[in-house]
Amino acid sequence: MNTKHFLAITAGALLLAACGKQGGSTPQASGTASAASAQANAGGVEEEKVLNFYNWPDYIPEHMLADFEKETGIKVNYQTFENNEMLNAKLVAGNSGYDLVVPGSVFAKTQIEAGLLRKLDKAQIPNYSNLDPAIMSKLDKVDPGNNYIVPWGWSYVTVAINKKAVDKVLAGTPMPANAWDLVFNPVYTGKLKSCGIAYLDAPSEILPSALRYIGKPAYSATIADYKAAGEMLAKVRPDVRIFTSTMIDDLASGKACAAIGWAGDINIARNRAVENKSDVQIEALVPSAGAIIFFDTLAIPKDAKHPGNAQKFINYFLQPKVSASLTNEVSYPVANKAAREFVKPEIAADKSTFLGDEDMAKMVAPESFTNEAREAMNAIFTEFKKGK
Ligand code: SPD
Repeated sequence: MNTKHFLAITAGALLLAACGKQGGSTPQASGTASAASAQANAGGVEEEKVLNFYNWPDYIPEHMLADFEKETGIKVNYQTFENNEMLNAKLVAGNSGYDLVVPGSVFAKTQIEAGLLRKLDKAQIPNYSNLDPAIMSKLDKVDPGNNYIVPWGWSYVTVAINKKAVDKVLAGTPMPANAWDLVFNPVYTGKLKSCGIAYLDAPSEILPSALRYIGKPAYSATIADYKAAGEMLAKVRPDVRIFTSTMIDDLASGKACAAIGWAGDINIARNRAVENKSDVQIEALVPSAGAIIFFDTLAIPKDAKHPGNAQKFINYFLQPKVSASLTNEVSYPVANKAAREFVKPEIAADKSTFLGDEDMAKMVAPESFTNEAREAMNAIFTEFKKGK
């Protein structure tokens, strides 16, 4: 049953150490904050009805922005970025022009510490109370007091396969016990290269999984560990065809038969192939060796021009049905406890979206990188990509 299953997920999430298309997403009244017609910004100046929102690609239900605009009269300018590194560079540079951004929690810690984000005024976000305290207490590790970030979607970095294509090129070689072998072990990548291997295009997406594969901590602070991961990666580099953070169509169309991707996007690709009535059968594998969990979060840049509108959007998103639409339409679970009853039963039952307790226990909880580790990751990933 939907609710019970979702509770199981939360129980699993408790074990963590740190940190479209569908009808029925009609927004509920979003509470007092969005009922206010305008809001003064920090300088006491009334905000113009504009929200500049910067999010990841393929990460918002189709009607959410239009519904928000209709309800509030706030015009949303929406742009996307492809990785945490890109967003972080904009925030560090300042004057990004964005009012609302979606950093991964693993980057949010240093962004908060560097003063790049604005403290939330929770009094303006009455729907904040819908958030699951269990997940918030985990995010408290990167955002003490939960003052700066609000969870958007969460998922894990994993291995995608196009089942028939992979079976065909493996030609009788059994699937490995460890799914990560498909993308990190030359014995498998050497075969799968003929049908296309895709990797996410960011150091912080690939290195933690690579580190873990070679037996090192996913968020290691030891630079030699990153070098060792780079050496492992160099061996499979000739077999990797595509680097992208938007691999949904590559998978759904059959252009890539194996990938390192986000489970949410892989499940969108699976659904898209079904909608297209193609014979491509995509699966997000849940590796027995575990995978890296991530939380993406809503945050307001320190120098945002329309922080009041950003808070109105956060409050809007935290309505139960609106939050549930992110899960129902974009395949990413949310941290809104009150949204649980609105998640479609078939999605709540999907074990690659909502991990069971046993799988969850194998997952690596989000932490954060030291600056040195981030620099090492960048250098090693750049070399890796070049070194074909
Ligand atoms: N469709 C894009 C989904 C966004 C995923 N964010 C991933 C961050 C993982 N570190």
